[in-house]
Amino acid sequence: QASEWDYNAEGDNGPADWGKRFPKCNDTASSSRQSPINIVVDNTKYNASLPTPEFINYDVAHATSNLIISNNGHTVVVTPKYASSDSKAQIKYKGKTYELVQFHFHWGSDSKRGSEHTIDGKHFQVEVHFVHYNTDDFNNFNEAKTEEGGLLVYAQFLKSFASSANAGYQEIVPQFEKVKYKGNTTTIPHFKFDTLLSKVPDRIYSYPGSLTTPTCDESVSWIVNSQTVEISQDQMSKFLELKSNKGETNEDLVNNYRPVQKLQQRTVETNVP
Ligand code: SG4
Ligand code: ZN
Repeated sequence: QASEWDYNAEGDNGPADWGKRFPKCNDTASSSRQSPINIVVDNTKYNASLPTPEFINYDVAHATSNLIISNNGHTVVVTPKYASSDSKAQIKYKGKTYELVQFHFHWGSDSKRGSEHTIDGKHFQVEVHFVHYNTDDFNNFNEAKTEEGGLLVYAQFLKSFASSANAGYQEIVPQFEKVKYKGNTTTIPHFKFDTLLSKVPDRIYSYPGSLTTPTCDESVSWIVNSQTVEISQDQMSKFLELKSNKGETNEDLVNNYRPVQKLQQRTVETNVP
């Protein structure tokens, strides 16, 4: 099917072939700015004036709003559904305000893979993407999605290490059994999203890139948090029970990460010398 894409390196719809049907996914032009990338720490550029992202309303739990959790066959997506009076979660960065529209996960079958970005070639087992759009310059997410400066994605790495459950992720991960198959959806109460992040400020990496799935629009300002958050092995095991199809065959939803793309002419900036 023409619109299909997946993460399978063997078939015809895998990342190496995305560019055939989704031309923006090609990383070969010197001007291209595809994501994810390998962040080579020695090659990052310290910028003393790189601002720290400011998290707004990430510390608020609205009694009036819900979160929709859904399995779309590629990942689990968590989308806030705000009541009209509720203040929305935002990031302020480099003078612009970006509103959180959803967050989702990329993960691996073992601790050596799973994240999309790598640091000095090293993967983490989970990478969470908090997807925001620029509300100063765009009316809605769809308008922002294709435009330079339209989106900001904040990336948080997770590793399964702790013996006790991470309280923030415990709000979500036990719900995965209700969204085991593609198309499944469930609703949970809103909670404080800052419980999902390692504390800021810390070392961040900042660079211009793209969405990491087709159509790979080069509209994303990426912020990658260098600091990891620990979840328990029991929590990690819940990711590995998810399926990428509707249940007629047994297809694990796992290793849903795009391989790293060419850096080309870009520089990765960091806020810590
Ligand atoms: C995942 O496939 C999400 O399900 C998509 O969100 C998301 O697309 C896509 O990743 C790319 O986002 O942060 N990895 S990424 O670059 O946010 C968009 C939905 O399909 C446009 C809702
Ligand atoms: Zn993502």
